[in-house]
Amino acid sequence: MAVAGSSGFSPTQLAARAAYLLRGNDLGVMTSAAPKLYPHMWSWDAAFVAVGLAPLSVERAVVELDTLLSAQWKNGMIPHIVFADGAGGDYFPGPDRWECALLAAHAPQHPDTSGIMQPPVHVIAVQRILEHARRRGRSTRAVAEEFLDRRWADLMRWHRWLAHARDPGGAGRITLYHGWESGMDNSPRWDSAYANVVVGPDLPPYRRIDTEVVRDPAQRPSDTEYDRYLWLVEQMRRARYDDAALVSAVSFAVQDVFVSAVFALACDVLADIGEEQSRPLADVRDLRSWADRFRAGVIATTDERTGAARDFDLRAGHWISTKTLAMFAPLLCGGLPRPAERALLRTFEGPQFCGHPDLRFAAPPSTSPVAKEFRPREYWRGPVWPVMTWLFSWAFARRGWADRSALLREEGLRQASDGTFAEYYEPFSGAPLGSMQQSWTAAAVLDWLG
Ligand code: 2M8
Repeated sequence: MAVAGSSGFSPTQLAARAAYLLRGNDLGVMTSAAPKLYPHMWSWDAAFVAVGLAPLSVERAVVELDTLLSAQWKNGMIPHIVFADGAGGDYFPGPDRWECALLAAHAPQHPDTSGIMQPPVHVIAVQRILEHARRRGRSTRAVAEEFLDRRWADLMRWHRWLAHARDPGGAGRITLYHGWESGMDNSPRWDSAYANVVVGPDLPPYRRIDTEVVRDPAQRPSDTEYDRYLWLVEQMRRARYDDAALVSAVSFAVQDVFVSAVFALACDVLADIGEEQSRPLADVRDLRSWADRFRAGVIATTDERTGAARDFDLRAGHWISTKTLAMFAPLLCGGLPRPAERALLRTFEGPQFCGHPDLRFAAPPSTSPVAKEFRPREYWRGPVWPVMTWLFSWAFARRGWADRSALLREEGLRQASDGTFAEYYEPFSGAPLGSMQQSWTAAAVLDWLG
């Protein structure tokens, strides 16, 4: 297909290529997060993929979420990876390393899953599916409504598990036991907490596969980081992935303000759906009370003047302030007093983030280019992640900030018009990095153009 001038592909071409990409990554009832690097289903990727599939086929989007929910654990957790059947040694750590079916009382025997979670964005996809279905014929609407009938209780179990098992003290903040649970694996947010993870001499040996796929190791987490990631998995295995045991068994425990804001937002979204679709009032009440609790938990971390949010390291007992996307958590869920919110928006749009004079596109880098930890090519330490641009754009629209939302969409689309659908981009040059043909990048584009 021809590239239309220097600005890249036209919107029509781009949408066609994005749809073609998702078809190519379709394994039948699940879409791989990316063809080579991530050949399985990831939890929050699957939600974003469903958002992108909805304008193409509500039916196929529903299948994606059904597959994910079929792997839900008995305690309510949606696992961060659902392994494709017949998976061999194509991703590490794979089922043989996690061994959840063997060790965890709540894990399903089939399909194989990992033993941790990821950010709870799933009901955003449910809402987008219902919105698309409303514009279609009766049979498509029925597919979406039957999905909700079938899965309402599962979505409630997922939210209930997060509110209880992951916030046992009722702080209104979700606790993570692994950086992977944040979705922002090696973000500077976790540097100090990881520094306290002492890898045991009995860490079973392993061989990384990711650095064989992404040939430039500077774009991926380091080997030291990987040792710690695997050590935490080992600690969880030894605790048999038991919710109550993890509270003390794992040497990494942080309250993630970004995940907490996503959760507050998601509880409101599910409550809205519940009200529209006449679901049990008691469920809607629970959801609203969780939304309030977690919104308050997020706001309690913020700086009065700047509105910036912080994570909390439970093991070290201190706050973690970073110039990363996490500081903008309150913009997702709301709740800040007006002056602080205006200040935080100014930071988001100003020279520390989207308005940095050297940025190729005005989309938020994962870490501020003015932060000392900033690395423009390294994974969650600086590059722009199109799917995060999408999330902020969607959340801003929901908050009633139509112009801000439209601007992010416009910049996100300009970035994606290179047609690589990269996992992340170098903020200054706009070079595509990481995996190419990443499903959630295509999904963001499809939603924006749908
Ligand atoms: C990345 O995480 C996986 C581990 O879960 C990895 O690095 O191997 C993260 O960007 C995560 O947020 C994402 O869901 C996953 C698949 O796209 O890749």
